[in-house]
Amino acid sequence: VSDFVKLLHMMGREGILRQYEDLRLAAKNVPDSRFSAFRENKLKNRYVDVFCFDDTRVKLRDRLPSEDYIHGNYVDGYEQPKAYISTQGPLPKTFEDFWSMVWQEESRLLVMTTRTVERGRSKCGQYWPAELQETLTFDSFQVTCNHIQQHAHHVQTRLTVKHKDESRDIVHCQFTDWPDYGVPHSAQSMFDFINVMRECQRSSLKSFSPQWTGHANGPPIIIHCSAGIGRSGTLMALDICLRRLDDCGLVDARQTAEKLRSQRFQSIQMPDQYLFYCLAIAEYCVLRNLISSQDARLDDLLEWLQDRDP
Ligand code: PTR
Ligand code: PTR
Ligand code: PTR
Repeated sequence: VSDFVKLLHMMGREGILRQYEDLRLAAKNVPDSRFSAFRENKLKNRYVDVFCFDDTRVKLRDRLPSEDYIHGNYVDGYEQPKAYISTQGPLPKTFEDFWSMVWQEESRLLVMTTRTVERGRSKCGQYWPAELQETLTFDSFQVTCNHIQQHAHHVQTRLTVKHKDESRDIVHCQFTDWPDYGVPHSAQSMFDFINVMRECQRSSLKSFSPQWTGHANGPPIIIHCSAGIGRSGTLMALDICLRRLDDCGLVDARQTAEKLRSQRFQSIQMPDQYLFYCLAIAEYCVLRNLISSQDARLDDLLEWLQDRDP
């Protein structure tokens, strides 16, 4: 751990950004994304320049194979394969596909790290009911909002989803502290949010079907922002690194990012996000007393972020 923080100091802001650039360039064997380029699937993509890898893509099993496409990928967590699904902010055209995926994967936690509209542009469709007692119907899925809790940096909504004869409780957590461009105001709000995510996932374990009994962490957590790569990628990478730190006191920031990027296109999409990610890990080490704040000299490091151009 202290080597990691020392290395950050040694590399400096420029060095970390160079490491990120290396990651970008080193991706020689970028997996194919043939399905996302099919004509009939192109309309299901929010951004033309954000691809969906074939290897890890989620297939909708209740469809014909030719219609099973959704812009989402399985991502491995810390010692847990397919801990997450990283996906784009649903489009009106893909709302039903999205709920089919939630149902198929038995997910109980939906995490959103964008607002629906930012700077006057639509970033994500309104695919869930955000008013108390409101019900939205998407084909065979009926989604009702039962409870809304506003927190300083996130909103937690309890939903009931009905499909055929079955109904499930699902939690929707929206992180609201991520500005339109750039990175969260403080790593602490991100740590708090990660704890909320874990708590929600834990408490919903009770209602999982038998196939999840014995799984410590349950079905995939579905995470999205607008493209589902920048903010979602940063959040997942951080969650993975903090889990590893808690478990065995080791850091593997670069490798974690590299692996993530092999499963979901351009995860951690901007240099500043990579910088934030590295510094947040250092901050967490101090928080957990894995390193003294004197050794960390975090103030120097954090200035790099504060100095950034908006
Ligand atoms: N994708 C742009 C680029 O590569 O330069 C930058 C960009 C990044 C634009 C994030 C928008 C982004 O997210 P949002 O506006 O949804 O916060
Ligand atoms: N074409 C968009 C752009 O480059 O701006 C694609 C894009 C949009 C990429 C948003 C990343 C974005 O950020 P996030 O994954 O955090 O929603
Ligand atoms: N890539 C760096 C360089 O040679 O400049 C070396 C490096 C390796 C830097 C690992 C940081 C590293 O830490 P982590 O893998 O934890 O990001």
